[in-house]
Amino acid sequence: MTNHFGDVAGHSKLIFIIGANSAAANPIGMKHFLQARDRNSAQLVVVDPVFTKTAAKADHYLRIRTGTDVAFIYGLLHVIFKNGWEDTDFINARVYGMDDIKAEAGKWTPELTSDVTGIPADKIIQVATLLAKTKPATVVWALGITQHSTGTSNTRILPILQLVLGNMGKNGGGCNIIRGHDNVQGSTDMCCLADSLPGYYGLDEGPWKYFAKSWGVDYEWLKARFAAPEWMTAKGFSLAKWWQGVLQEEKTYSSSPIRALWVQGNGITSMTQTAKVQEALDKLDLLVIADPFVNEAAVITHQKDNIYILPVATQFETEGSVTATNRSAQWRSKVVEPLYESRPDQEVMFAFAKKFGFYDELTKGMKMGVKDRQLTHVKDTFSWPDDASLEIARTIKTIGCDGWTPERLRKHQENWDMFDPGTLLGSGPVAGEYYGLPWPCWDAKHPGSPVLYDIGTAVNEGGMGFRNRFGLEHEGVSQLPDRSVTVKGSRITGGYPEITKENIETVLGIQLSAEEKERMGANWKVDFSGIIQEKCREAGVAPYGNAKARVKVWEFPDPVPLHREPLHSSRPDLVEKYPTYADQKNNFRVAVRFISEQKAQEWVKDFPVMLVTMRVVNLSGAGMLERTSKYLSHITPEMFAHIHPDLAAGKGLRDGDMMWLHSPQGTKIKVKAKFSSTVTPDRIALPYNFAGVMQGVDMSSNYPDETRPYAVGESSNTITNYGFDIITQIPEYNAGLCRIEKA
Ligand SMILES: Nc1nc2c(c(=O)[nH]1)N[C@H]1C(S)=C(S)[C@@H](COP(=O)(O)OP(=O)(O)OC[C@H]3O[C@@H](n4cnc5c(=O)[nH]c(N)nc54)[C@H](O)[C@@H]3O)O[C@H]1N2
Ligand SMILES: Nc1nc2c(c(=O)[nH]1)N[C@H]1C(S)=C(S)[C@@H](COP(=O)(O)OP(=O)(O)OC[C@H]3O[C@@H](n4cnc5c(=O)[nH]c(N)nc54)[C@H](O)[C@@H]3O)O[C@H]1N2
Ligand SMILES: [Mo]
Repeated sequence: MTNHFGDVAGHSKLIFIIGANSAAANPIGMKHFLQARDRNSAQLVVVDPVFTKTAAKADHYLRIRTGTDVAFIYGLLHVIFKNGWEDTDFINARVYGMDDIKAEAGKWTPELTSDVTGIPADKIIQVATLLAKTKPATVVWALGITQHSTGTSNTRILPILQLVLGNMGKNGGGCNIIRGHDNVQGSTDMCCLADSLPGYYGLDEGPWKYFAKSWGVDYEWLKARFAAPEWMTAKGFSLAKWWQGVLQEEKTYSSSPIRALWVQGNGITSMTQTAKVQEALDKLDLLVIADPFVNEAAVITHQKDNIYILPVATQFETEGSVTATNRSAQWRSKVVEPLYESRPDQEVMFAFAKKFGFYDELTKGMKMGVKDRQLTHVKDTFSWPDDASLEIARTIKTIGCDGWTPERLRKHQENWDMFDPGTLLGSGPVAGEYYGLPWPCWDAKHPGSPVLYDIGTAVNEGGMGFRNRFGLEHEGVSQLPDRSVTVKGSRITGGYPEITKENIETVLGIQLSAEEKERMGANWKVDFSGIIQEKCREAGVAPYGNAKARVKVWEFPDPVPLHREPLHSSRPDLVEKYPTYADQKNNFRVAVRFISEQKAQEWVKDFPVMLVTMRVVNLSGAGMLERTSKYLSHITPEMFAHIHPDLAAGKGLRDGDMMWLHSPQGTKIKVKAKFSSTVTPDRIALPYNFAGVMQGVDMSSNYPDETRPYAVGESSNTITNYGFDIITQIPEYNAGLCRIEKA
């Protein structure tokens, strides 16, 4: 999120919600959107293949064909450029590569866009006009956008729209991407990812050496943990396709097949290809589940042995910080001691490390600190969670967690009532600070940054330009903005590069002492001494630079986003014109099919119905938590599918009848038909929060005694189609096909 919910409620005049059903998946966020309507007469636009509860509140609802968002946004851009409604000043001053976008948008006339997306041409013109005339507008999205084979392009085209409209770095504008789970922002920031180190540092030798230093361990020791050095810098298996590492049916790139699986905090059935997941679970030598509930990984496998369930305490039984969707940290206190024999997550990990002989190395970082501007061993014991938080503050500079000391975060928690929900600004004991110190929070005095890329606010008060990440020049064009883009209060007029030891003196116009030079790290991301941050503070400069936003990612397969049909497209005629990518040889250690899957057959002939998955308000994730609640499970006691009566009639189905849904992978699930006019006769919508039944087989006798949830059901992920994003490997949950048959 570039801004925050209070900002939307207070400033947005238009809220463009695309691929999110916040009324069900984020009711608190939704409340802010409705407040914006009351306070600012904001209009709500909802773009979704399903008429959701969010759509029910919209001023304009646009029913889109799944997987065509890039085309749709180009359709809007076409109208905007054609009428000269783009923010030329903003684009010229702060954006690189827009001509390429303009050229692509030129192709997407309202008529063509309408044909591809299913949205009427006059609606496209109407909404483009609305966007051009209503400022500030914010763009909101979630899963309907990210979870596609073109997810990366989808998430790029929307900020591009905002750059064209000049809505970035402004109150009421920005891209407010609503993150999912509680602390999912924190979990990616802290690296629950297979392709980076914490803080998105990357897997190269440089970042590894930085972390080795931060953790107080020998780099060579770290390297020796890997079967061969190349695995240290190679992406790991991803959650989406770990099963391929077990089954080895298709080409994988690893030192050996996966034989043991440790699951801590993931629902397993929440990923696609559950039938493959089941096969892989069956083949493992060892399955360990560390979870407060009986994770259904233990239930859907046929194995009876070598499964261990470690009872983990919940968030209420431990203390520490989490990160909210707007980049704010929140400190949480322990409410009760861990119940029964359960233990908090970190203690499970510590016990594991002790058993395997690397406990000292694992915990050493918490005994490190900066003294006399040098990183050193400062104590012999550590205290949880404070020293873990201090380690984060000391190490995670890329996103600016420097100022997140446990003292400050606790103070924010204790003075919750002293913050203005509209601006996040504190008063009294927390005067001048923003709630939760939204990152980047550059140093221990910084107040946090509530609105990203706002050059009208001084860096020391939360302002900044765009980040300089991709060099200073591309094809002879400077990536830095001109003098018109000066961040308020900055000593430097116009753009500047990210600050390094080498350029700091010339860029900031200062002279360092010999001692400062000796203590300073090579650049702002690896400078434990804090000198770079300090000098930047004095100059009113953001350490990460002040650059142009680039809309052209020259190293991606699609430098500007392109519409590509889903792998299982409902429009084979368009597959010819907008084919997907070439097959991928090795991404996250596995081969991934794209064009070969798309072209394998004309899928829509056998699987004529579009398949969308979504959340229900009373269940979360794979659903195990809430399905063990008598009252929450009572709201949706069994798995179902929203189906239009006309589609059902053609299949001889009545409301409440059972039906089989078949997937292109040859899998099937048996679910109840629930008549609904939220869907059209060409598509069905499934909740994704059920598990425990596999292709008609009830596995629930596998739950240990007295742990069977009140509700079990087929997982939508048994039939969500094969397909993964070209960059991130997120599954294509939302643009598949299926066939319906009366059960
Ligand atoms: N078809 C379909 N599939 C989807 C999606 C979709 O839209 N459609 N959405 C996807 C998305 S966005 C996401 S984020 C994933 C979510 O998928 P998961 O991350 O798998 O989500 P949960 O099912 O909530 O799994 C969390 C697990 O962690 C356990 N847990 C809870 N608290 C703690 C704790 O403190 N410690 C530990 N160790 N465990 C804990 C829970 O009991 C549960 O078993 O699902 C994805 N799957
Ligand atoms: N009650 C509840 N709340 C939750 C969760 C939960 O499981 N239960 N999960 C949490 C998590 S992990 C997340 S990530 C968030 C997700 O939050 P949301 O993304 O808001 O939740 P979804 O219900 O998956 O809504 C996605 C919407 O995208 C639409 N969609 C599908 N395909 C397309 C497409 O191609 N284009 C467009 N424009 N729209 C499309 C779907 O019809 C659906 O309405 O919710 C969080 N909140
Ligand atoms: Mo999520």
